[in-house]
Amino acid sequence: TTYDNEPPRNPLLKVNAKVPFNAETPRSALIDAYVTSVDMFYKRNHGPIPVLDDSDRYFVTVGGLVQRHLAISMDDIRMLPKYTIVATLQCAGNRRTAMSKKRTVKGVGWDIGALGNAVWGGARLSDVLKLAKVPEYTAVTEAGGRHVEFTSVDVCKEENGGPYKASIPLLQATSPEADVLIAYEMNGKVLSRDHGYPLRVVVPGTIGARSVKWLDKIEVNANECQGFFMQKDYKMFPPTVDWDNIKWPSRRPLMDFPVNCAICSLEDVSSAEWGKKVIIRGYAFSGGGRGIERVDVSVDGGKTWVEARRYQKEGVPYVSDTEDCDKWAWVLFELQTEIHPPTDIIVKAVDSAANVQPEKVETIWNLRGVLNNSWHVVHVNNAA
Ligand code: MTE
Ligand code: MO
Repeated sequence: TTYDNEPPRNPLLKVNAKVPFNAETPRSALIDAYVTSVDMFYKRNHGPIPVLDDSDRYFVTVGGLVQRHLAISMDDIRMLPKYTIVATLQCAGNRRTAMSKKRTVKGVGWDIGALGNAVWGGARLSDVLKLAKVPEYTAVTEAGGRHVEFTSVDVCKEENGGPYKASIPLLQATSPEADVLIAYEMNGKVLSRDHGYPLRVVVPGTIGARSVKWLDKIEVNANECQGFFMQKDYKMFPPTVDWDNIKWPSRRPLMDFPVNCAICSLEDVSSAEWGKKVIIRGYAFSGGGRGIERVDVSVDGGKTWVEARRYQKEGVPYVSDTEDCDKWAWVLFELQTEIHPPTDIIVKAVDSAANVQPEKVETIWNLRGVLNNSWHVVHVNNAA
């Protein structure tokens, strides 16, 4: 079969689908470290992992509505200034299983582990586009290009055996501070095959689907990518839309994440002794470079709330107290407190734009089960 050349994987990953390989980080491993290890990082694929090498035969073409067309090698990419960013990658389907429990949705089931935080190293897309004579901060090229499309070499059934692809707006691609990378490193090492070796796009603050792995082509086009994952998937519909009345063109492709957080130190149904302390730990994260303002925790089912402490700075490269150094990254939070079961522990985060999470999953239910950022609730039974 075409799945004969899959890379080895850590057996501790929670496998949600074997073919194509889709696996998430178990809860406890999510909060083990601020930077998720490569082997425990979630893996989201739509086809077999391509077999590539970064020898002289590997080129990425840059073309479309640009003044200069190019074929760039790994050496060309490595010659550009190297940037390192800490960014959380999250699948738009993270927390889908909980949404599906209210009403069935279509898609691979994910608990709360379809995300991870990594140190990505590579060239800036804005620098690559400069080689093609597209200056910084270009919203539209002279020839009318407004979108940058990334095409992979992997094949998937959703594209009828064609490659995976996606696009982002040209202005985002050419803005240096948007930190869009053509990455060749993850956590200081050469990218692994599962995560896009030899080159992948990393679009921080944006749903994982736009961070195309195994990059083959960069193209500046007049229109956004017409591929399946932009036009027929990863869009959000109101709860009233179902498969019999869906109009795909009526909605835009998802880009930025909403604010989200989850408890990782406890299972959804746990038990504890009355009056004893429990450790509540988890992650909080928002899209578009909006940092986390605070995380509120309730141990009495939502009657009273206290703010959790952050411990995200541990293990961060380039530690600094400025907000900016981790604007693309998650925050890990902790609260140790007495609880009185039976009770519900609830967490909700607020981002730097004062966005809050919706209380109930019903209000944001959508048929594809994307962007579930409702309050995360853990029920605790009395262990005594
Ligand atoms: N790129 C290619 N070429 N093929 C894919 O299937 N999956 C996308 C994105 N890039 C995908 C891809 C989706 S939906 C997500 S969430 C992320 O990659 C997952 O990245 P990871 O496997 O490195 O965690
Ligand atoms: Mo995804």
